[in-house]
Amino acid sequence: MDELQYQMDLLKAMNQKLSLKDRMYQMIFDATDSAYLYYSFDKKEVTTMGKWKEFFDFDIKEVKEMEQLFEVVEEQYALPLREALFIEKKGEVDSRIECQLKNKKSWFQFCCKVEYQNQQPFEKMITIRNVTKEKFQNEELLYMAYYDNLTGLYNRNNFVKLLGEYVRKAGENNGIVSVLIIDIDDFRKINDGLGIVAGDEVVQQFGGFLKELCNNNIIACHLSSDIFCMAIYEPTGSCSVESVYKSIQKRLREPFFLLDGRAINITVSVGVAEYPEAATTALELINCAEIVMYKGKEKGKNAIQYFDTPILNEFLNSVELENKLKQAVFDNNFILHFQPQFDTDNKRLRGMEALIRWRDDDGHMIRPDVFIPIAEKNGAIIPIGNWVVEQSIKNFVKWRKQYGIPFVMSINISSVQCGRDDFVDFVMDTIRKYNVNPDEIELEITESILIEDFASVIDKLRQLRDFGVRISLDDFGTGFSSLSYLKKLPINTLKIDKSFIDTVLTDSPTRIITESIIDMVSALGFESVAEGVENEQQYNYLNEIGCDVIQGYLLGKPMTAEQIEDMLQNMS
Ligand code: G
Ligand code: G
Ligand code: MN
Repeated sequence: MDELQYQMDLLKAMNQKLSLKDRMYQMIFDATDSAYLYYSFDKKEVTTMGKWKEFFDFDIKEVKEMEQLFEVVEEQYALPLREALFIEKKGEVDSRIECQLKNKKSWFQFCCKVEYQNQQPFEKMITIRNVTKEKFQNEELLYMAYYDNLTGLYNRNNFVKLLGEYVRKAGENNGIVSVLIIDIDDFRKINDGLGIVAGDEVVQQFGGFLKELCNNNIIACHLSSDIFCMAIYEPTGSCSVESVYKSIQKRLREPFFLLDGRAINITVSVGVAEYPEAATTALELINCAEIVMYKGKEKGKNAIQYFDTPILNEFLNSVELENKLKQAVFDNNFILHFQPQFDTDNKRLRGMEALIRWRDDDGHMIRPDVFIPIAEKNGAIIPIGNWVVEQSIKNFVKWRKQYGIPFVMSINISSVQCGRDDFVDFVMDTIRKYNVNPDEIELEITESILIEDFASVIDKLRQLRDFGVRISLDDFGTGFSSLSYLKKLPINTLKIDKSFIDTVLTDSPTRIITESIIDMVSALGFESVAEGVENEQQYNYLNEIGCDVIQGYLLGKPMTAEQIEDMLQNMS
């Protein structure tokens, strides 16, 4: 009896101990985020622990019930999961697999580990982790790596890769790939006028529309802000460039409706380049299409422009020029020539115009009409223009002292220079620095200066005028040439463009206009300068009608500083 009691107490104590261990395990398992399935090959018993009840709405007590696991996962994972969870059949030790559940929401990672004893499987532990969050984070990263967030179209990198595939395929099959760059016209107006959010909505909706045009042979991407790119493999039949462009045009006849109900109409400009005609790599094709698109835009928006070689060459030349130009600013490869101007009635020196010249590395003289517009675009005009101002004033001071002959130094000023806030100060400081009389310096501006911000330009010119600097309106007759705005301008001098002088003797409307300009100029108290006077007849005529100053090949071509010094030497 005692013996039995003892046995029973012992058993009870052991049970308590066991349940304590059980409870301890339970606590540990509860504290983890995983579910566990333990299998003893010996006892043929399955035990589930940890978060099992949270993960699955079934329990597993014996091996055959594990079938339920293969049923909750997506079909494609059922077989691989079965293999992973019965690795002992292949004599392996561990395995790992990630499976999506049929509900599409959750992802589980199954790790299976088998212990062997005497080369026989002894026990197995399957750890199951919910990896949904990581999976979606990864997917998001993956998505971001390949797609554009705003439009859902491919992003640039992925598009370039896929276009590269198209090009490779076309190379092998003598195929064609068309690349279209699509740029929303006046997008800045939408952004500035309606807000960035509205701009984004338009990009998003238009991108969504382009996506609908895609298929096996057409891909599209969002390149940057308002620029899209499409590629068409073998653009024949129904997926030709024309038909894509027509679909776009058709869609754009209808407005896009913003979330707040506003309707927005847009137009686009399209540039097209084709493999292998325009270029042979994905990036070059995109580049070509972009160049063509911008060139097309110059002619007019809302249109399609196809690649042709002269367009590319023109562009490449200007890019080359742009790079050389930047270097030239560093290397100081510019020189000034000077063209004299003479009083018409007595042919006395009135002034000289500083004309910049650029000798490039190859020794070519590059004309300012070629490089000034490029310098204006890339900002190089500022250091170049400042150099011209300082250099011509320096020369003026030197010659004025050396030869004692009075004259005016005329300096051409770009509208970009004049647009700078520090322009007025820079000119005044330079004049003070060289201690010259401001009314011996003349700035030649063109009408284009007035297009941007009339009021602020007028204000700057007025400050300079008040300081004593002369202002001359250059190339008069080539711009919008409204005589009515002339009286609002604080100018001293008006230069009649060479194109008038060229035909003034042969074309009577030109003569009438020229004569009335000169009358008006003298009535307003300005000085008139005729540009490009090449012969005696022109000179006599201009003298007759009262033109004040003559500039042109007849009386003096643009000269180097040394030639000017010779001329001044002969005059004194
Ligand atoms: O010299 P000529 O061919 O080279 O000049 C051509 C054009 O370049 C002219 O319209 C002239 O006004 C302009 N130009 C010449 N020199 C300068 C300069 O120093 N600055 C600017 N902005 N234009 C210049
Ligand atoms: O500032 P701007 O626009 O207009 O410069 C004067 C330009 O006109 C310079 O390029 C100069 O070389 C050029 N030029 C000056 N006089 C004559 C001329 O008599 N005939 C021709 N063909 N060009 C001239
Ligand atoms: Mn000029």
